[in-house]
Amino acid sequence: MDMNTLKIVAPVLPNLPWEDRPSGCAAPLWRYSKNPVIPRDLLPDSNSIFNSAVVPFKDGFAGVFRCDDTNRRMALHVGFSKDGIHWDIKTEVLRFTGADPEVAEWVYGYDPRVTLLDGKYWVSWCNGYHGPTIGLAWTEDFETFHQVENAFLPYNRNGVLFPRKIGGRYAMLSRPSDTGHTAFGDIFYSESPDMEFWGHHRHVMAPAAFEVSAWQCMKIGAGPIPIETSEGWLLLYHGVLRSCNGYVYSFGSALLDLDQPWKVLSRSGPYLLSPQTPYECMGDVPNVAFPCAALTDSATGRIAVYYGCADTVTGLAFGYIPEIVDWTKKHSIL
Ligand code: BMA
Repeated sequence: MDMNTLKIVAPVLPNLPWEDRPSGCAAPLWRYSKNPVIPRDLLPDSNSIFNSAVVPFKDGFAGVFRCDDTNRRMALHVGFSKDGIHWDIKTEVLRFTGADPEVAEWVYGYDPRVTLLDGKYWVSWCNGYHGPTIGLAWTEDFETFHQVENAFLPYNRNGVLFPRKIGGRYAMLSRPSDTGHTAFGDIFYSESPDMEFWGHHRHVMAPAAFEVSAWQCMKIGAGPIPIETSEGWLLLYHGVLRSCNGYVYSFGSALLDLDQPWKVLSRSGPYLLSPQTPYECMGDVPNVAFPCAALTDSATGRIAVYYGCADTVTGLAFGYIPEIVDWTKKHSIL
């Protein structure tokens, strides 16, 4: 698939962070040579900065970052960048406004995603409310964040909005879970007329059989905001394998039907990226590559993926969307 045949519905983003494919590399995704792009101690009291979301904003980028502090409390912080590489992350924690006091009480928040949707930047995150569930808020300026109702009952994680309405309704992927280090997990699709009431839940994907694709055989969860292409929604998602040394988080790709995204058109058997470098294999939780955001340039097909490494730092990886779409179809296990 080349740029002339694949249509990518995304902004033109000539300033997205980028590095050419290293010579001799045939993989559809390659790591930034200066990874980790965000170190664990960028803030005076941060223990780790990982699993975070970025979007184009004004003449640069903005983001919502998962920063665990040195009390090991999980919090969200706002950050800005001109180039997507050098980040100015605010030291003060992000606090939401406007929600019903019952859900507004801050307990913890982690693994944010951000998308521009109907002119507002919507944040979804894993929000502590009698256990983990999906919190939702919107902002126009990355200063004031208006919280709305939690989307689902606890327990749920990896709530990922689509960047436009589908069939006239807002749409979100999520992953029902438990209160701990959940040993199961399928991806589901839900719809809402108003970003408050969610229903029409549909099953999207289960973990793969271990003899078919072991990196995703225990649980899976949606990663960055899905990218609309003429071949379907390109979804990057993480998958977990349970080894004798604990969980291993890798990520791969799938194509979902444009109008009925709970229908999976193809799904990669090989991983796109698995923990292999020292910063992915060593840290607070070894062997984790966990993508939460991707920047795309529809003019060139380039993609820059931000992923958490070992629950400690943030990495960047690059690729071309038409190649990833081709690769997903070619290596599909469906
Ligand atoms: C998941 C989430 C992620 C984390 C991963 C690996 O359950 O808590 O935030 O990156 O585990 O520890």
